[in-house]
Amino acid sequence: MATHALDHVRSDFDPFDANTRRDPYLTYQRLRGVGPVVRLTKYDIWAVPRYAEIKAVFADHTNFSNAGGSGVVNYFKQAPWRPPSIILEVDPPMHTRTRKVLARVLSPGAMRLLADEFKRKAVTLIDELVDKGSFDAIRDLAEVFPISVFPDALGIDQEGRENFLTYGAMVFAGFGPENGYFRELMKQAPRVLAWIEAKCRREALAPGSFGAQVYEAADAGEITLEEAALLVRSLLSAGLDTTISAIGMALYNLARHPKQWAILAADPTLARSAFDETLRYDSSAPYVFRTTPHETEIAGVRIGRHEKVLLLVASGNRDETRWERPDELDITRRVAGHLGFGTGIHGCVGQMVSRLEAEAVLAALAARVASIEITGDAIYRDSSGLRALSSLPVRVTTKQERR
Ligand code: OVV
Repeated sequence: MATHALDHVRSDFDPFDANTRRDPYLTYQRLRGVGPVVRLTKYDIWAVPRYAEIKAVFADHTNFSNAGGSGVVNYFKQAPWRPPSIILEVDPPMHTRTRKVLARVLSPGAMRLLADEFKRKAVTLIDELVDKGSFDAIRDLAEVFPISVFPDALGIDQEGRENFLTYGAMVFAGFGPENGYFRELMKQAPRVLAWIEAKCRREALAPGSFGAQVYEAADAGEITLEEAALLVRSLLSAGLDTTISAIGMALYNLARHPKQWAILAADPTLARSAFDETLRYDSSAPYVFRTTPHETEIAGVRIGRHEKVLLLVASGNRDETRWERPDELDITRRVAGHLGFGTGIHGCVGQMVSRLEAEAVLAALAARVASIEITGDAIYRDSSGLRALSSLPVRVTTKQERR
């Protein structure tokens, strides 16, 4: 228990600052050294930098609520910019009901039905890019592949798919403070939100699709029709920008570590664990908030009521007390237990779709490409909620050329 009133430390660290975002890892290391909970003075929020406490908070949904919002905005005090998610931004018992529906729709059995199609589409796209030799790993690959497979699985048609990128950008910009980037994006809100709403309607969803299955749960009386529309919205919100960012960061980090790429190229069956290791090493969803519904504590530090608590997932994933050689990318390590998808009742419900997509892309690329050379600047996206690139020019050398 807390023994002193001033047993926590303060920092002026700004997790949302564009410059911090480029390389936050030294700062994370310093924060881990400072204590289990740090007060971030710029936003008057708590930050949790170490693996053990992040995991403990993830496991404790009673003292650390999701109903206060998963971004910096405190829904206990301030209205959210969109109607809250009925799976991410709620607690049990509501969450238990909605989670059950999406967990069933995104089950291992559902993944088996998608696997061949994802692999086939990945091989086609990779063949095209590898034949070109030089391409942009983000614009031509990370942003293209998920858009080519996930909306199909969801059951929506081709019309207006570019709106996904804008909507995803809005959702994840909305995790951070209301800055110029967010305001700029929100200028497109009326058009994009109307498009999203239309795509969540039952009539817009192909028979048998993920979206149609959510509505079947409404027919069965598990959820209401309004809730079905909002759960489809969750799939639209969380299903694309996340995977796009994660695949982009995986490509970037594997390209930056040629020895690791060589290991993958020699054995493309490592694609799935390589993806998970990149999620540990450089998490594309680097943090998430909880909010305290009442006074509580973290590692003996008193946390007041209605406080925002920032879980520094990407820092926990580099915690030297949890990982050997935490700052080394090692695609052969035992990476289970990383926090890149979160953990606990809100742990990513779509993580198997994400792995299926990433595995398809990385395995197809590793089957043909001996090495990847970064030929220009890696440009970070100006997103508050996701760690992602907007551009990464590369040139690939095929295994044939190498011989
Ligand atoms: C995990 C996540 C991210 C963004 C949005 C949502 C979920 C949602 O449920 O809307």
